[in-house]
Amino acid sequence: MQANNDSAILVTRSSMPPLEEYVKEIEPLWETHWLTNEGPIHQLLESKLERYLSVQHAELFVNGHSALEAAIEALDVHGEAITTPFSFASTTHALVRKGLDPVFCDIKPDDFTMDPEKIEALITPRTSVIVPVHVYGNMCDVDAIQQIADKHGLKVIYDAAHAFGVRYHDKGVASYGDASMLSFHATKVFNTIEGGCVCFSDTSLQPILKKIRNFGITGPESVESVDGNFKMNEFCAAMGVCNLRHVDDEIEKRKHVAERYCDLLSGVRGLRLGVHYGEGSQESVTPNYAYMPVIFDDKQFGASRDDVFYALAQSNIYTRKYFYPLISDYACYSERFDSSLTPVAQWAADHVLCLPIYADLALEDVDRICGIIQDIPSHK
Ligand code: T4K
Repeated sequence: MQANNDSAILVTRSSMPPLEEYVKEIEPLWETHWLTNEGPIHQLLESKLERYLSVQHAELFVNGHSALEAAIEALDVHGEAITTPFSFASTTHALVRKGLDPVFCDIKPDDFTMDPEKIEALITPRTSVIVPVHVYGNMCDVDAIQQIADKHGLKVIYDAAHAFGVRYHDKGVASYGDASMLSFHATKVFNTIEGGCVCFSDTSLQPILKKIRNFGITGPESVESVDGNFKMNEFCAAMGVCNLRHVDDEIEKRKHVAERYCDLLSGVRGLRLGVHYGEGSQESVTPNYAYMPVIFDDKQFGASRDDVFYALAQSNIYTRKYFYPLISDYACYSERFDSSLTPVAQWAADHVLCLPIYADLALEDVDRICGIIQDIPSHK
């Protein structure tokens, strides 16, 4: 792979199959003219994903966010939902848009997922569901969370948008909880351009999710509920079928990129790497190398996270502050919530920077990025 000296390096780059492979996949559409409404490629992708993800059921949606809203609706949860402020807007928005009141639980400092030790204190008679996020593909403490849910009769819906292909004790990440949402957005390890799915084991959820996905229609002359349109089209499904053939290779390539970052940055004072790379790896978890989070301790490193962000940007390297600001600090929520009640999340929002990572990122580019980072304190 050629090093990328002149053009910008972005935080990620969509994986795409060879053009001829995609053309071959969509060619039959010019014969059938069947472009959407749960067509044959949609069905093929669902069954391939169920196998790949080791889940009983995977129902496709037009994007991850609508899949999450559908899971919330299908599981018929109400009142309060315990969730995390350290996530993308989608997680909390889905709850609020479905009429639930979010209650923010703090996260663990090592892997940024919901801290199970802080959940029980937040449970009230109105709590019906826990909605944790496998942030950066780091696996939540699914065993502890399930124990709490069982004890209090709560449902668990995982936002697994970042966790495609992650496995725990050789079980697919999306097989935990009552349901898990995966995102197949262009920026994810596996993409269908836009897309997502709900994974679950309880077969009775299947007709409900299908109904939510397609206007509440249950038969040629039967409409049972007031729902919308969240169906994935055949072109997106075909992208998924092609990308699925290559996803293991893509993850392997991401692993080499992550390992190069680890080799170059692990000894640097005041800088800590995301948990699933190198030291402190999550036990029994097979990672997907979706993101490359690095935590900067201003005092020890000699420069802040934002200094690093700007220094890299000056060299045409564009990192992202996932997740700053915290959801509880968004203009649409800040009057309702107090972010100082989740101090670990508040700290993480100010100190984590996600470095570029994607399958075809040249190792020479990783060397250059790490070189710039190491030089920053001496230039301050
Ligand atoms: N829950 C969580 C925890 C999530 O992170 C997300 C989505 C969801 C739920 C909802 O799932 P979806 O409904 O989206 O399926 C991006 C994505 O738009 C968003 O999907 C994702 N999370 C979030 C973490 O990241 P931005 O604002 O960072 O995207 P953007 O456009 O700046 O893209 C980032 C980089 O990706 C670009 O610099 C270049 C590259 N890129 C981007 C696009 C759009 C490509 O290579 N190709 C592309 O087509 O939000």
